[in-house]
Amino acid sequence: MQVPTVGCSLRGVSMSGVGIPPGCRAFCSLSHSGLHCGGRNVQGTDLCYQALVAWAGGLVLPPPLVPVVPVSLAGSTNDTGGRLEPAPEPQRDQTLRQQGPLASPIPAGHPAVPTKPAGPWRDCAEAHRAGHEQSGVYELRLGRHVVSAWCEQQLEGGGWTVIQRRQDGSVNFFTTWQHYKVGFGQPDGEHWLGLEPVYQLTSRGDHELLVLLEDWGGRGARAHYDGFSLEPESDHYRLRLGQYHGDAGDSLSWHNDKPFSTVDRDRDSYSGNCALYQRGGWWYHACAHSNLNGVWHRGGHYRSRYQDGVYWAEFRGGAYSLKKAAMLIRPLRL
Ligand SMILES: [Ca+2]
Repeated sequence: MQVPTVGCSLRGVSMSGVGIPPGCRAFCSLSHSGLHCGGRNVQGTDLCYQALVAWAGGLVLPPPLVPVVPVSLAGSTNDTGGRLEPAPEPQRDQTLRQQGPLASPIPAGHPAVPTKPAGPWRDCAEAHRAGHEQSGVYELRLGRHVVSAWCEQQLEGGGWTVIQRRQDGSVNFFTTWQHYKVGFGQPDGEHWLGLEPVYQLTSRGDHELLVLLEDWGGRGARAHYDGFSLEPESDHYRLRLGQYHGDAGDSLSWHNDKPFSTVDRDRDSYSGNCALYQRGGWWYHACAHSNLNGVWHRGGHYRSRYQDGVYWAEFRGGAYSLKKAAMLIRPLRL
């Protein structure tokens, strides 16, 4: 891997700046020929590299890789002479297991008794209030349209609408703006509810977002945001996020206030096309700390030219493709 270098236009510019973590100066340095990362082969596995990419956004950049080692694990890889190879798998898993018990399970996707309760409903929360406490596929009325969605009615008081789910790789998420707009997949399986339906839902009032993740060892994690909404299509379904809480690590706030990008609608902050490299639509910045719409690589660690897995960098890193992921929203209770 070539040492990342940005153009000579950066000569004389200090590396310190907004978003540059303390310590980066130790190995990110300027030289007469430009900005180098100190001769280290940092690739996309280095937080400093990621900061460099963000800082130098729009200039000549290497492929859009982002931190693939969670902060909690970064310290365990500092004895590799700068090559930041992934730690041996058994060692890494041990580290993770020490961090605590499993979080809440991912919605199973298949109810014990399939139901299709009367509707259509305003949202899953309304159905729950009406006494429908069985998780399953419900019909929701959004404007003039009726869409099918999975309602998670047992988890933490119920009333959750699942807007995204990955669990078995059965659906191709490398698709176009129009599909991401209207939705695709199956509500009782892998599913993308659709940007327009989610916009319609979240434009009615304040919502919260719950992201549930599970790795291939069965370890779960969650990220909760106490605010979640999308702007209308005219603003490219720009993401508006509230405060993060949880144990997964916050891999979405970096994407706050970013428009949605797909392979055919590049609205990201990177000179190239993040959705093309990462093979899925997302609220890319330059490019991502998370992409739950990437390629569902079986087994976790994957080898790919670009960082295109289903990942949440602060949980298992960008080079680890998660087994399960789900995004659920619910109106905030006043
Ligand atoms: Ca771009």
